[in-house]
Amino acid sequence: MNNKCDIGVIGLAVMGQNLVLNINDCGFSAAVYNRTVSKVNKFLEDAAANRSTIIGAHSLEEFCNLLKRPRKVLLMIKAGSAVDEYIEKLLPFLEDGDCIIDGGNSFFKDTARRTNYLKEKGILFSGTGISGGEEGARRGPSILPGGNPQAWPLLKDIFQSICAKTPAGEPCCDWVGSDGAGHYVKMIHNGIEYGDMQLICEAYSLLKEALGMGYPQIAETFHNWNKTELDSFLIEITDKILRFKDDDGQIFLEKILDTAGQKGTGIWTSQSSFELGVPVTLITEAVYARGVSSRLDERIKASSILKGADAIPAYDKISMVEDIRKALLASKIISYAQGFMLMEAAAKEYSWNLDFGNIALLWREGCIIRSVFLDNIKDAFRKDADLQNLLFDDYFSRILADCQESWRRVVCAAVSSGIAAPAFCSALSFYDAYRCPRSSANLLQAQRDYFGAHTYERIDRPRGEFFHTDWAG
Ligand code: NBP
Repeated sequence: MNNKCDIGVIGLAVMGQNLVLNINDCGFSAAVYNRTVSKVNKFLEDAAANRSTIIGAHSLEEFCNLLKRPRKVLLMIKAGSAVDEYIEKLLPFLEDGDCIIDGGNSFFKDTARRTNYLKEKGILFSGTGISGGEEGARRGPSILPGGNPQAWPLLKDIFQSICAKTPAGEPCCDWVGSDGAGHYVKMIHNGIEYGDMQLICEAYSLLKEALGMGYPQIAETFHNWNKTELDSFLIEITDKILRFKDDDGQIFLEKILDTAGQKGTGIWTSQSSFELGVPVTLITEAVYARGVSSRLDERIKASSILKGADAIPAYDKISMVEDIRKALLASKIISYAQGFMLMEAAAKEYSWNLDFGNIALLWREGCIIRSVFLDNIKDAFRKDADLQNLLFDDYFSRILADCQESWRRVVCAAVSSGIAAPAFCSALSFYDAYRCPRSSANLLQAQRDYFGAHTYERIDRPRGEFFHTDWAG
């Protein structure tokens, strides 16, 4: 090939390889490089065989020389120090106006630092969240670019070509915001994904343990739920997982050890919620639930020492299945409301101009939390760009009103049956606390003032005036 390549990709693990093939299918030429150089040849001989517009490089200098100017270099490597290391290695071969894109799951504060560092060197940096796993990368991911705004015009054409499209044909990729905004919104996506998965697991647990349903029945239940407001990728794959059989004919799920792993983006979401003082209770419960699950030996020991409910009450199966569906829907609304509350606080803190309706649209297809429900979130923010909270939107407040009795019955059932349902319970507690005009925090303030002279405000005086009482006399 005589012409230089449209873009270069460094990192040929699952995400990098699939993105390169997707980029090439969309008509763009790509140069590729990988730290372990032998993987470049292997990729060209296998997955990228017979594609004349994918060119392998065996050094970074050769790689950079293969690219059209301004160069676009997409890093698809392990997040963390590897990104800094590769930025340093690339710099000698880049020129003013070239662009580095970090498509990995980097921490948003690192992205902000890298954006500023590279700006000083005349290089445009974009921290771009890419969601959808290997399938998304190959067929069309949700792409969340942030960083130096001057990078966006260089990337727009390629990114909006390779990304997923909504049913209405809109690209699930648009500029999110400056410095770390793209990676922040990707982090929130992953946090919400933790919450959605935990809610589905709690529903599964209740169907199995409280109602005694078998795998085919539970799969059928998720299959039916996927035709309701819960229509989503995660419900769809849950149905498929519950039907999947091993070679011996047994349900495969039975053979999977019940200890959950995590890579950190859920924890980052919770950490950010603590830093910004936003109650993101459901995602945090989902993070803790993974932590509890990982203590397998302790749980086995505890099961023989710690007493549970005497018996599981008898429930009417048909009505309880519908109650669980409604509890899942209501809890999911709380989780998304909390996620958007956190993004709103982050936008203020970091001076990002986040468009929440657009963010819902970017998550509509291509990513793990893709769902029909995101259309309603998009509509809510499009209808009222200053919407203070998703829960104040008519559509969502009506669903919550419709679901709440079922939701309460499910939480009661989980508690009286001795089945852990931390996400259902915390979502309902948040709902009740959030809609409470006069809470018990007056007592809390009095306690703080009593032992620590922390002062309090009074209901009969203007806000901002603080008082202290000598409680002990
Ligand atoms: P991995 O996250 O498993 O990383 C493997 C790639 O990183 C290989 O190309 C490897 O090179 C390279 N690498 C490593 Br490891 N350390 C390096 C270093 N110090 N310097 C340069 N390269 C290094 O790959 P992935 O699963 O394809 O994910 C790529 C990025 O996309 C990650 O940030 C990930 O968090 C993110 N992401 C992944 C998914 C997913 O579903 N997997 C989804 C969304 C986002 P080598 O071949 O020489 O070891």
